[in-house]
Amino acid sequence: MFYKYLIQPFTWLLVALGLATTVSCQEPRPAADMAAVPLIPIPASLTATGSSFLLTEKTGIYTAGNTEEMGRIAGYLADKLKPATGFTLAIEATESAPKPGNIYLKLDPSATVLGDEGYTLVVTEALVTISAAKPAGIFYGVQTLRQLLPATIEAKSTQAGPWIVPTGTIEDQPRFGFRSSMLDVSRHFFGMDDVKRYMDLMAGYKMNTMHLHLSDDQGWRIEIKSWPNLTAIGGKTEIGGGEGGFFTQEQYKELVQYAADRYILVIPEIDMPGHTNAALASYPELNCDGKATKIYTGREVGFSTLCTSKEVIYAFVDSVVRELAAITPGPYIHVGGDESHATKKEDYIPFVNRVHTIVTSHGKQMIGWDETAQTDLDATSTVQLWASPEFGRQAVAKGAKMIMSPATKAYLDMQYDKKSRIGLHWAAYIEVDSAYIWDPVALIPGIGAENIIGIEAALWTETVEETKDIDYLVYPRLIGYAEIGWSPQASRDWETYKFRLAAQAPRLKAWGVDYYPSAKVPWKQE
Ligand code: TNX
Repeated sequence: MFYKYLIQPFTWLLVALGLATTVSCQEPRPAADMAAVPLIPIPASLTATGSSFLLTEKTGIYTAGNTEEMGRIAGYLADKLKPATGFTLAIEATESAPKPGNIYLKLDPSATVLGDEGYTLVVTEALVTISAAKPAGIFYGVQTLRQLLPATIEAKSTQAGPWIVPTGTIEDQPRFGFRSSMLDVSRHFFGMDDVKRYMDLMAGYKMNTMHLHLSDDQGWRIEIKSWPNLTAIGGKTEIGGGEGGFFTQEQYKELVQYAADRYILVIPEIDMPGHTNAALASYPELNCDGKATKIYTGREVGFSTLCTSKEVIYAFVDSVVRELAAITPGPYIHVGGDESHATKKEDYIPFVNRVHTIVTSHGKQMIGWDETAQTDLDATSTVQLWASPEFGRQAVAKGAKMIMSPATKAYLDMQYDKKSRIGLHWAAYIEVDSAYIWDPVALIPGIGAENIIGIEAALWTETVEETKDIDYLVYPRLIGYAEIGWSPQASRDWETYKFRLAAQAPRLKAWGVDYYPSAKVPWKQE
């Protein structure tokens, strides 16, 4: 008893002395307002406390829990912070909170209230703490931390600093678990670097899925070892007659891993029975007349079909799905099914039903464009709505889940306005505000929150030839789709979003993104 009373004042004295030394060694903290930071996607909740944390060369990144994966996320953060700060931040695993001045990434499996992707970020003058139940949440907290630092943090060369993080608490989690973008690598081929860059940028805005449109009339872009002509013949060109290209299975695996390291799931699409000229040109037996078609470098859609009455078609589909499933860790295979105008409806439905069985037999779930609503769907099927509300309602009536990609709102290949230098406009002109101002669960009567797993913004590449063309159509619209996918609807408002978007300009410039400088956005000049 007596001992207890003796030790207590002594302990307190030590604590007080310790605090006095740490505080006196530190510079006074500049005031900063976390609530004024232009975060995108806007977090579910944020409370600012008015002061700041200072990142210095002495700051370490401490990780608690699942050391290998946490170490990788810490390494990712250190790599992102290095060029602009010039600091090589030390990374260390720990079991308790680090000393003041450090960043603490704390995996806490019991903190499940914010779900699989949620995180809590607490910034005090002493520490930056990101905690989450799953590594994905830690990764998204890291993205928020990047945005809380000055925009110069994204520069490729050393900048002046000071590297201040405003203090406060963010508790955040996504509205939808599926936040996706599609890149069509078939109409024009885009290689490893373009796809990786696409993923890097998506990850910065917390998107978690990338759909690769790997085959179409103009090109077959994934190696299938049992049907080698698909790439040897079908992969050798593209729209306009360029050289095309394809991913070997090894390259595809590298992309899948690159994506996984950024908490992005890859969904491969092989479009069928239409959009198949590249396959039909590669193998005569896939055609009803037994003759290979000519390779196609134009822009038309809806003229090709696999010969669905031939048994070889199903051997072909089985091989393709089997090989693709073996290199795709994610649960989905997308089988297209859109615009099969050259396939009779009485052939289309049994074809898709059989393809569905093949996909299931390889342990995967089928996704199809909205036309697949006409087939025998079930609760494991997902339908991607792009054009038809009626097909959408049919799909949900059959129990299928929905991905919302309405062409009038979410097609990245639509022109912004009549003056856009590339893009199509068959669905709409989609200015940056129009791309942002819609609610996926309120767009189509009969398709609501209980049906919708998320959204996908699709970039078809008929008019997209180079990296700078991707940038022009995708940015800044993709940033808005990221916010639609993540943030609560009640927090979204174009009049405030446009200022947050404007403030992304220096970051986009630092990344070398050649975005469309829409007049609707009050761009912030440096
Ligand atoms: C329709 S959307 C298509 C694509 C085109 C796109 C151009 C869909 C499922 N099919 O084949 O590339 O329009 O905007």
